[in-house]
Formats: sequence, C-alpha cells, structure tokens
Amino acid sequence: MNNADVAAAMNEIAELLELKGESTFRIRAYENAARTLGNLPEDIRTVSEEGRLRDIKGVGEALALKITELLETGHLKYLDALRAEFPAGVRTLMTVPGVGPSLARRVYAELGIDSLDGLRQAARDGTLATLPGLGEKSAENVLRALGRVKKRENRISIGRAIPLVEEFMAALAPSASIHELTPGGSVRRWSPTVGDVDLLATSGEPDAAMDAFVSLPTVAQVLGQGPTKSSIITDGGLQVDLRIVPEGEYGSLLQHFTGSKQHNIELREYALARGLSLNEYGITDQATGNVRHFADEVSFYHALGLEWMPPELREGTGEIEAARTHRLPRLITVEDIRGDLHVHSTWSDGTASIEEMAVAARDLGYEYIALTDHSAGIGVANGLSIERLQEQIALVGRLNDELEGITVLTGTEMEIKRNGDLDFPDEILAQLDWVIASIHSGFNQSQEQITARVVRAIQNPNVDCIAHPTGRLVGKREPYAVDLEAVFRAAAETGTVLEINSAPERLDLVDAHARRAIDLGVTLVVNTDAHAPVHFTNIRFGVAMARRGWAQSSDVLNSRDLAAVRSRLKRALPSP
Ligand code: DGT
Ligand code: CA
Ligand code: CA
Ligand code: ZN
Repeated sequence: MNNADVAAAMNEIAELLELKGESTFRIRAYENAARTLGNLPEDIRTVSEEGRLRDIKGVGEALALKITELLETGHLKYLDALRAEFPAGVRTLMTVPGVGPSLARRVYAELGIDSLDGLRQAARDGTLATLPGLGEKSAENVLRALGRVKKRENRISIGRAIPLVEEFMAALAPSASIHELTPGGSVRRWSPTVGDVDLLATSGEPDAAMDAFVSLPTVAQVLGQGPTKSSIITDGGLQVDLRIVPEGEYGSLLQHFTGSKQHNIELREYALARGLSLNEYGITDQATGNVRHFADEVSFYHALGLEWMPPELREGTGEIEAARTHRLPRLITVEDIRGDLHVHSTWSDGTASIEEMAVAARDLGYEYIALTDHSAGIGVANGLSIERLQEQIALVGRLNDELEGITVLTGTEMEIKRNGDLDFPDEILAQLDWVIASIHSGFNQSQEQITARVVRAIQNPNVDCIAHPTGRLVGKREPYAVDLEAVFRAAAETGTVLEINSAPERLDLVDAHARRAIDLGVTLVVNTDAHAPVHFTNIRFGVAMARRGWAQSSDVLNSRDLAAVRSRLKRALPSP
C-alpha cells in the first residue's frame, strides 16, 4: 500500500457513493482526499506511523481511521461493503466514456442493465433512448463510446509500477544473500503498462535469498518457491517473480528475461543463422556443443557481433539491425531535460503557488518552466478568464525580477472547444510566451470532427504545442478517434510541437506514436503537466516514452536552453 493505492481506494469510494446517489458533500470529501493523497510529497505510511494523518488537509477522524485500516490490513471493510451493493457489471458501465455514475445508476435502476453487453443492446434497440432526458442522439454517443472502452486487464501503468518496484527492491536490499538485483521484463524496458514484475539477481546462497524474498512484509501470497525461481503476489495485487543464477551467468539471465519476447525471437533467428543457439544460461555453439556463459549483457551481445542495446529499444522494431550496423540512436536521457513546459499552479487546479513550482523546478536543476494554467473554457478546474490571465502575466513579470536561477514563461493550456474554436482570441495569445492547446471534451466526436479541431489549432500561428495529443488514459480510455498521421503532418509543416505527457495516467504520446512523429519531422516536448511539485519527478516516465520512440535529445525541445527554445517557437520561425 502506498500513496497511490490509498488515493485509488478513496476515488473508488467517491465513485460508488455517486453511483448510490449520496450527497455531493460526502463524494467531494473523498475526491478531495484522493487528490491530496496523490499529491502528498511524503510516504503516507510514515505520516500514519508518526500519528500525523489528521494533519493532512481534508483528512478528519473518520478518514484517518479508514486510511489506517487500509495500511494495516490492505483492505477496507467500508469499501468492500460498498462494492457489494452493486453487481460488478454496474461498475463497469462507468468505464464507458461519457457514462458517469448518475447515468449508470439510472440505467441500472430503471432499465435493469448491469453489463456492457446489456448497455450495447439497449443503445441499439432504442430502449436506452427512452430514458427521460436522454434521447436518440445520446444513445448513439453511448454506442460509439462503447467501442472505445478499454478491455479490463490486470496491467498497471509503468508510472505506478516503478515506485512499487523501487520499494520492493529497497526492502530486499539489506538481504546479504542477494546480489546484482535488477528488474527485468517490461519494467526494465519501461513498457507503458506492466503485467508482472521480473526481478533478476545472483546469489551464492539461493535458498536463503528466496527465503528473504517470500518473507517480505508486503507479500500477501506465495505462488511458488524454488532455488532458481520464486513468485509472490503483493498486498497491492502485483505479481513479482524473482530469478536467481550463479554470478558468472548473470548476463544471459538479464538479457533473456528483459525480453521483449519479440526481441528474443528475432535475436534467436539471428543467432541460429550464425550457428548459435540461445537460452537464459548462455550461448551454445551448435557445431561443437560448447556453451559460453556471460557475466554481463555487454559481453553477451558482443559475442553475437552486436552493440549493447538500451532495454527501451528491445521491442523487435529494427533494433537488432541497427545494433549490427552501428546505427543505434543516442537516446535522450532525463539529464538532458532543462525545463518543463506544462506546469499548473493554484491559479487553476494545481496545489502550489507559481513561486513554489518555480523553486521546485530550480531545485531539480531546471533553467525554465512555462506556466500553463487552464483557460476558462474547460468549464472546471478553475480555468482562467482573460482578466485573470492578464493579472497572472503581470505577477510572473514581477516574479521573474525577484527569482534567481530560473525563468518562468507565461503561458496557457487553452481549451480547444467542441466546435474547434480556441478559448482566447489571437491578440491575447500573442501576449504569451508559450501556448498549449488541448482537448478535454467531445471525446466521442467522429474522426473527421476531432481531427479538424486539432489541425485547426495546429494551424493557428499562436499555438506552440498540442498537449496529450490523443487523450488516452492508461487502462481507462482509448485515444479519441484523431487521425494522428494528419496531425503529425500538420505539426511538422507548421513547426507546432507535440507533447509527450509524462503523467503516469496519460503517457501520451506513447512510444510508437512518438517515433512516427519524429520520422515525419515533428519536434517533441516532454512535459510533466505538474499540478504539484512532486509531479516534476514523473519526467522519467515521459523520457522513457521518448526513448522507446528512439528519440535523441535533438528531437526534444526542452532539452535545449532557454534562448534556443525561444528561437524555435513558431512565431520566431520563418513562415512556412
Ligand atoms: P509483462 O509482464 O506482460 O508486462 O511483459 P514482460 O515482457 O515482462 O513479459 P514476461 O513477464 O511474460 O516475461 C519476461 C521476459 O521473459 C519477456 O520479456 C521475454 C522473456 N520470455 C518470456 N516468455 C518467453 C518466450 O516464450 N519466448 C522468449 N523468447 N522469451 C520469453
Ligand atoms: Ca513481466
Ligand atoms: Ca514474469
Ligand atoms: Zn495540463
């Protein structure tokens, strides 16, 4: 149980209360608690152990008790009871984009529908349209949205997996019998979602090492224990496998269980063509039967005549050929990032002041941030009116005079409205250093409509960047129907920058999209969309997507210094 787990439980309670039709006051209390916990800079367990839960804003007696129960038992009776009030199928209704708790409740209570199939049928045969106030148009929207429901899988975002893995490894670290402990599999490749965690290690005393592994306090269930492989399930429901080999064989183990499966299949074919066969213990010369072992991956790949490949590239998309011909990209790293061009403050829906965000960014060694609070057209999130934006611009000017070592660029995250209009007129946008446009509504529009909206924003000379260009939410919402090829071409032509959003729930653009965009000549920017200072550290997830997209630092705007960023902005470019 970590902060994100507790926040997820609070969010689920809020959803279920809404499904029940409880008072908005109680619902908001849980939603607020979830948000606060998600932004909490400290580990919730430490806060709880030190008896400081009640000091957290929005956490009263009742909530503190619930959080304690969750942390101590891994369960919450109150939540289990709430869940039991509805068939699981009713809750899945809310996974349909546009179907909120209130519609789900009515569909269940008035039409008896408790599954996605039932909803689909009712949308098709006209039953759904008979619900008071709904009508045929809404039923059509539901039908379209049903096509975009993400299949429920037990995969979690890399952004949630990595902190769990780090915790797990820290707990194992004191165990004297375990050496060279590294995550392999999808975690090491920074795949956007992770099914299970594969830990790889060496040990001279594998039995003692495995004993230490299965006795960790977070282990809820032991699936199997042996000297070379053990598997457990954590109290958060995540499966973790640990594999152990003797020291001199670590390279082959690490390589094999880093995968991907497709990479390994192609590597095996490549090796077979050269008379060699591969497994997790070494490389066998088929003519002589000689087996060679490898202590590290570099020597393993060299033995095959290949350069070492960063794990992010090992997806079977041309990396072996590139490694053979010395054409691997020099991938961007987190250290290359010099600023964040998508940052919120308390002026909209952030939790920290502009100055706090700027100072936190400076502490990370950044040279600049762009303040991009929402515009009023978003309808929620306390978006800024033109008047408030003007006030903010003036304040940022004063702040820049006072602050040393960091520059705050003025900006906005401007809503692209349903009809494709932008929220602010051009003369206002022209006053800002950096303009982001993005979509938070009308997700169910046709491909034609939604693409036209984005492309029109791209063609506006004042729009520098499109944020989270597909709107997807990891495990929750598929991309809207946007034609990305058209977007990439328009962006390349106009010099509009496209974002890789590092928020664990977004990761948008994702790896393959980023790679295609680069191939078409688009400049990317890797932002965190920070709503609190802790979010700046999410940059590693966005950089991972960029690396998986074969991005070099030259492909990414915010790897440049401030002067270079300014001279790369659209209005500084010669008109196309
Ligand atoms: P996941 O767990 O679904 O997020 O994805 P991975 O890549 O971690 O997959 P996993 O845990 O099933 O296996 C870890 C690695 O082990 C995988 O990336 C490559 C290797 N591996 C597993 N099964 C096979 C296989 O059938 N053939 C080959 N060549 N390699 C495999
Ligand atoms: Ca795995
Ligand atoms: Ca596995
Ligand atoms: Zn944002």
